[in-house]
Amino acid sequence: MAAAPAPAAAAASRAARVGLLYDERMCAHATPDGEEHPENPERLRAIWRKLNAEGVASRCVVLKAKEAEDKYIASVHSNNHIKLMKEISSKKYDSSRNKIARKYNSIYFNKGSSESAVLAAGSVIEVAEKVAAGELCSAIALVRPPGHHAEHDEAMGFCLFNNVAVAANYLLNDRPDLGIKKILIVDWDVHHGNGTQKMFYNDPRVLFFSVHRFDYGSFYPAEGDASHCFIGEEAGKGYNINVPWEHGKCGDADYVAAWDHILLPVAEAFDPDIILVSAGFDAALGDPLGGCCITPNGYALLLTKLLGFAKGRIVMALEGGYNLRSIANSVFACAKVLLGDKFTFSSPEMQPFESTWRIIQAVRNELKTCWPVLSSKLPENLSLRVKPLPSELYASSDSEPDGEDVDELSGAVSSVNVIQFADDAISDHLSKMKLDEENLAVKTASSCSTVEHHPTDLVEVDKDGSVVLSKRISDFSLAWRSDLSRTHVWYASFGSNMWKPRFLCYIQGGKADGMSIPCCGSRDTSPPRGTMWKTVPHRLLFGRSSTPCWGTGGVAFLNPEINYNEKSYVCMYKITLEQFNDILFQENRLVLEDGKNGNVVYPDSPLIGLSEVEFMSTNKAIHLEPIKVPLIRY
Ligand code: X5A
Ligand code: ZN
Repeated sequence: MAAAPAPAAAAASRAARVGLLYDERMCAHATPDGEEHPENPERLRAIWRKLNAEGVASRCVVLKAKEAEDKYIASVHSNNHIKLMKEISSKKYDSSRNKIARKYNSIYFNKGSSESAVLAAGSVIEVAEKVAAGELCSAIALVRPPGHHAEHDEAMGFCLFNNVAVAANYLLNDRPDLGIKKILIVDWDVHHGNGTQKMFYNDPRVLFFSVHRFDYGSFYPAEGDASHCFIGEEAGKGYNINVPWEHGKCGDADYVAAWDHILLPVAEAFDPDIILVSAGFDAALGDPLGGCCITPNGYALLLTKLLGFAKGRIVMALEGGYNLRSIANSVFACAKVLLGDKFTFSSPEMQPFESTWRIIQAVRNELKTCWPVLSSKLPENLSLRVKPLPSELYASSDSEPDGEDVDELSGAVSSVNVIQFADDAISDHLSKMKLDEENLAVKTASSCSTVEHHPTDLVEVDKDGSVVLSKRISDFSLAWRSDLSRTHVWYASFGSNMWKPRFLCYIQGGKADGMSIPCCGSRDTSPPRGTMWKTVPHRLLFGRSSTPCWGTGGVAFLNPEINYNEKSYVCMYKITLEQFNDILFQENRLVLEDGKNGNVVYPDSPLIGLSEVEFMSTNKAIHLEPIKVPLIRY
């Protein structure tokens, strides 16, 4: 079964043997009624056409697709999932196919889906085997449907089987003869490789590295586990690396920085036997979904930097990438790199964003105990670029500079307090939400006496010409306000509220992208005193199951019970309890402006729905599933 090594003396032996797998049968998977979809068969054809037109295909070893055997797919997927994916195209499902597709997130099926999916997985196995065996130096598998979102028992995000994960397991478990003991998976698709992460989360043989847009947890697949805090578990701890961008517009310079300061030093230490690239090209300039701007030369440089490891054994498997010209040009550039064509890389025109350095530093901090090479200080003279103008990112929001507390972000504290109290009278009412102190250190508030009191002015919030209402909460000189203003709390936000411009609407008023109703803001409009990101072993509980302002989900609390099977990824803002109160009112829209003179009326009612509180205490938890950030189906 093992292939013989390539004869060293073959003609043209100097040229690298590069596999290129293309098969029209993987174009069979398409939308059932010809509806437009970004993940369509033309993607493969566009790349294939380009490689042929440029004379690159003829310089490669061109391979046909091969079906994956069930037993190999079963190394990462459930038998039920395999059976369903393989039968979904059969007659039996003619009447239920669309309905089944709708149960998944971002999935369609047609009569060609089963065949394409099995071929995509089998094709990555095929080229990986040939590269591992030394028959090929490297290879590009032009496959679809893509794979990295597919989970053990679930198709999602245009992915049916996790092609790269199947191939990695094949090499490790089924082909000991090939001597592949350590695999580096580099996932540069613009989306988080959630499926792959889960499949190898406690496996130290596979180092999974994913760089993706995160946007504070709001970018697809919009799960907290794409954050840099997820570094693997048990024996796999340290073998999962996420680099989560905060926004789009990241390009060559940002990716090169992540390579130079995270991926390459770790790859050097890990010393993989082979590299599998989950090569989505949806972070390419011009991609309709990604919003990033890697150029073909950028991809070439990223790939070149990887060639220094694993004796250059690199297998690229196509994942996303939805601009036909961008993906064709990008794959073309990568193919030339693998073929050994000379590139001259001029230093990128753009500098990395300020946020890029902050994220890189946060990732290094999180991983430095596992990878000592990451504990060195980053060079001091880092050049940077300010974050994209708010108008480039979101239609209307504050351009307030980030007052983020970088010290706290660097994560020296391993435990958090969600709410800290200075005043026992208040804590009496809220103490039930407090985290278990045995496990979570409580920090003392150092700035409790320095709350500024703003005048109670009426402020008209006017953004981008669209006048959004709103009078500030004013004239509430109630005693409780001054009491509350003296206490600082760490307010833990999740989902879209982790996006700072959105959160700031509750404090400063206004309406960020995606909000249906403008916020009036808090009486005290001073920005949060600190920000920190935490992953906590607690389940999120919701004060209300739905609110007019945000739809499903509202204010959230953490179940005080520690449960290590649960993970909640939260962004914590240090604010006063008075601001906390005002935020709860706005989030839950317990009351609207009274219309007469624009005043906001605060009734004497609890901030938390009483029935939800009761539900919580009897059920301990509300399951998170139905209240995920709503996703746009594509
Ligand atoms: C493979 C890939 C993207 C799914 C986006 C769904 N999937 N909105 O790029
Ligand atoms: Zn993608």
